[in-house]
Amino acid sequence: PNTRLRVLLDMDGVLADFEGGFLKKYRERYPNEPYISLEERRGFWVSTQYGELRADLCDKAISIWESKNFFMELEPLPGSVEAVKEMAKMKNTDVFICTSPIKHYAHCPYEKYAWVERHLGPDFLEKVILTRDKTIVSGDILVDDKPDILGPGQLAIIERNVNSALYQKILRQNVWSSVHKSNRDWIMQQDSDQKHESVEPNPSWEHVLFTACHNKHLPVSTTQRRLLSWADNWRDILEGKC
Ligand code: BVP
Repeated sequence: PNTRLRVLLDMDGVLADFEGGFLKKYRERYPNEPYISLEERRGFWVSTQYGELRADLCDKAISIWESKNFFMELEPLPGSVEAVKEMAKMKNTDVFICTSPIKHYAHCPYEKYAWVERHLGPDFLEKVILTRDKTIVSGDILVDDKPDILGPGQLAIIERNVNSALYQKILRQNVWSSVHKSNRDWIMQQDSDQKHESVEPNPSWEHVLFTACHNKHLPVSTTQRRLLSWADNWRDILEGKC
């Protein structure tokens, strides 16, 4: 029997400062456009909130993370590198980095590997899992700042249809499970031509929500545990699983 603990760590928003890196480069590139401060961020999708601010800002936001060196130059979040290195040395513990690349693949996948090599060392390249569907990856714990972790359908739809009123509503509220079933079916149907795998309805991992500027206002669920930052007691979270 496998008695080892398998921890999956998200990259953007957990190890690397996607939100801070985005805002810095957006303001440099579009100094005369309005922006959303990190305090005002709501909802996982940066592009959605910028699109609500002004329709054309959605594409401007996307242009930032589709640019060369965006992912490469993200700063590590405070304490993340030290915590991962320490976690990886713990006995009976296997640590993987589980991250969803954007579909504009010119730079992102390469730069994610380069980031891991630079900040965590070449041995950690073995531990990188790039997937658009985290539900089909098995593990004991997934530490992720995205409140609702679904398969590839939702991500693909949002990238293709960022302005649909229904998606806007769902994303603003982060309430996929409370969306009426007929609407959920419709959304998944919209994506059926692009979908290669179905979403695993019952992932093996427990999702531990990593606190980020966009999710800190969400009500604390009684079932979901949170890791407030890397200064929070991540060892206790792991021990709860041993
Ligand atoms: O690669 C990141 C950035 C991208 O989605 C991926 C999320 O990966 P995980 O953190 O779940 O592993 N991304 C894309 C958009 C909009 C696309 Br249109 C966004 O607003 N925020 C975002 O993170």
